[in-house]
Amino acid sequence: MIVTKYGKVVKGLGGLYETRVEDENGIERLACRAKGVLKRDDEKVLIGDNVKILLDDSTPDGLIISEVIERKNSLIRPPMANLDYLFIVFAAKKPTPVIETVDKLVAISVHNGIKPVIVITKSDLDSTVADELASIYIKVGIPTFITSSEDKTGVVPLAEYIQSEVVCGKTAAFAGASGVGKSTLMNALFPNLTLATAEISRKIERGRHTTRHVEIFEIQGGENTGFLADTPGFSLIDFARFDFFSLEELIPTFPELIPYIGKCRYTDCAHVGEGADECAVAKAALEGNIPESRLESYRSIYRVLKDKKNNYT
Ligand SMILES: Nc1nc2c(ncn2[C@@H]2O[C@H](COP(=O)(O)OP(=O)(O)OP(=O)(O)O)[C@@H](O)[C@H]2O)c(=O)[nH]1
Ligand SMILES: [Mg+2]
Ligand SMILES: [Zn+2]
Repeated sequence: MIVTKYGKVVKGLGGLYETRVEDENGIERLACRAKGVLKRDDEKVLIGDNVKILLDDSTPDGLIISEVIERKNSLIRPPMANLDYLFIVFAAKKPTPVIETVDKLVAISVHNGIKPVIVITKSDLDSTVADELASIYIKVGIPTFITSSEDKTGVVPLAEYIQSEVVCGKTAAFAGASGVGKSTLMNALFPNLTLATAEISRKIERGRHTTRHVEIFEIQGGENTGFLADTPGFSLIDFARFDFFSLEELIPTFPELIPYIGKCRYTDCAHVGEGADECAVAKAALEGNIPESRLESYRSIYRVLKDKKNNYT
């Protein structure tokens, strides 16, 4: 007899995928293997995938993921599918924030139809820098939170935001460089998660803990459920392998530039080096209507995409 179920992949470890199946009998967690073709690099099952699961009791295979239901989006880093929100996490200090990386993540998120949210951590270490960084993203219109897991700054507002935006069947992930405090913050937000963090492993003296796998956790709120993933932090080298999108698709990922497009002196203005007298975007930045760092990030991503285009054509 073959039984078919549908579930959501919440974790993957050594070829086994943990799936969450919810049906008329309730919620269960099933450990599944993937069918051969779904192990190939280009068709690999991702955390967040909705999948069809077969149990064929005439074979010894156990539970098999036989099909990945069409994704609404997927990312390479963090490697996940079907995200509604991406919480882009960086520290005010330790590690030093790299704004260009943050803006790359924002652009990738917007491009994929995923709502970006900025989360600044470790405000206890430098609240001035935390405020300065926050003001950039507030100006651009992205929801922004300043937090500290140490003194609990901003933990309640962020928890409330997640409750209202994500805990209604949505899926979100915390993403950002290693050591910014993603796992620590998730514990502070939802104390029953008890994720392993660098701090905890320091206390029990087992060396540095760093998150190694993407895992989706269920967050409850009354009758509702939301899905929130902790992800391994990336290094800057990872960003070199990021795949972006085409040059033509760049402008829409920087929404604050859009009002100025078409207003430069030359119709083919790329807004990358032209002066404020010729380029309406440069002028807007000079007048403080576009944050300087955002324009710098735009220009830097523009160059990367332009090089890529030249190399392929
Ligand atoms: N001062 C201060 N330190 C913090 C804060 N949050 C986290 N830390 C410390 O930062 C270090 C890294 O925290 P983690 O939560 O493991 O960082 P992570 O982003 O999950 O790192 P990866 O799993 O490697 O991606 C630990 O030593 C934490 O104690 C904070 O708000 N303030
Ligand atoms: Mg972690
Ligand atoms: Zn221009």
